[in-house]
Amino acid sequence: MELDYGFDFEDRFPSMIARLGAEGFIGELCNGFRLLMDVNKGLITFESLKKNSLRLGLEVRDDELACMLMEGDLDGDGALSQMEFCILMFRLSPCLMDKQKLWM
Ligand SMILES: [Ca+2]
Repeated sequence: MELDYGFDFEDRFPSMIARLGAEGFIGELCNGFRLLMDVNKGLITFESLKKNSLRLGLEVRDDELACMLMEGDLDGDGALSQMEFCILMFRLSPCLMDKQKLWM
């Protein structure tokens, strides 16, 4: 398993899409989702995001985590479903380019 996988794949979107096709690419995003989700709820919550990003060796501030959740939470339940996470990753990919230090 590549532990930093969920957070440096934004750079590789174009080549991954070319290699995997759109469906395979969504599958890869779903793998990233599973690394970060709360296994009991099947959702990414603030707590699961914090716990799992620490486990993956990422130092992300609480306000940045909260911001990511707010950005991605489309139905307002305070957590990210798999679909919300995938949409968020697609939306964030261009603006993550200048935030490498946060996401590497
Ligand atoms: Ca939600």
